[in-house]
Amino acid sequence: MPSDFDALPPCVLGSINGDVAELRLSRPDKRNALDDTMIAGIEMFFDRLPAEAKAVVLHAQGEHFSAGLDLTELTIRKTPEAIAHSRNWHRVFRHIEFGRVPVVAVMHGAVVGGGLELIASCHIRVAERSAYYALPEGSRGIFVGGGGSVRVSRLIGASRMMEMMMTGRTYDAEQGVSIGLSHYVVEDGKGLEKGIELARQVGANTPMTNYALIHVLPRIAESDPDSGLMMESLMSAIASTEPEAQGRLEAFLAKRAPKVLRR
Ligand code: 1HE
Repeated sequence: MPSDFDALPPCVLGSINGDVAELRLSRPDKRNALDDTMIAGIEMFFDRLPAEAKAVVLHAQGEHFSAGLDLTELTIRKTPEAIAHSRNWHRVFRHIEFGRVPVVAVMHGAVVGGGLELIASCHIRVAERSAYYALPEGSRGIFVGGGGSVRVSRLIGASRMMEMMMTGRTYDAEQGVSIGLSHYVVEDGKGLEKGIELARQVGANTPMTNYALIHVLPRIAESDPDSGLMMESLMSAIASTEPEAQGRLEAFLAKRAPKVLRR
């Protein structure tokens, strides 16, 4: 039986295993440079996500996660087209950030330019030790256009992002975790396993909790504190009165649910 992912372009591969869906960037000969077809493929993957998918793992084939924007496309655009191109990336990455399920990015090798903007729209980031990050737009005479000025600066601060773009410096995997670009560092070759483990774990949260984390928490974090606290109270009341939450609370009180132990 054809799967929902069979229509994806060959530069992106989609699959589902149980309740975790995988999206693999698959243009290794061009270091997974993001051209229009790949951006369209990413959008199609999320549009076609089967109902049983509770989380997504995004990873990439070859030696590098992504070399960012396909620079061959940049040379042939005029200003209005360039604006439309950037706005299209915004639309697609927003689809990831404010989608139905948590997305775990697994990174290795170069995670640069638009590749870094892509992973900044995901919810959890795992880096293999080989991963390194850069925003070479500065040295190419261009600017970020895939949401980086909002999302990357939110992760590492505008000052650090400014310095990163001005000097073209790179951060390695260890530095990346300490400045906030990733949540985990794992050995080379272990990223996908860790990503799937995390996807299974977060996919087991109640849908209401994941909805609140994906859609409500970021809005609270960017609202004025008083409105944020009000939204928090409303969300908290909605989540805690859900039957599934009630069942989980009862399970803990009946000593049927795990304790919070150091892991
Ligand atoms: C590309 C691209 C690309 C590779 N667009 N074709 N991004 C950059 O400035 C990063 C540019 N890329 C690199 O620095 C290097 O390719 C890597 C460090 C990532 C990998 O090096 P390496 O030695 O493994 O590969 P390579 O030999 O440089 O590249 C292999 C092929 O991929 C080669 O093509 P070929 O036909 O000669 O085999 C390269 O031309 C091609 N390739 N990267 C097009 N980026 C929404 S705004 C976002 C703005 C940005 O993302 S700016 C950042 C752009």
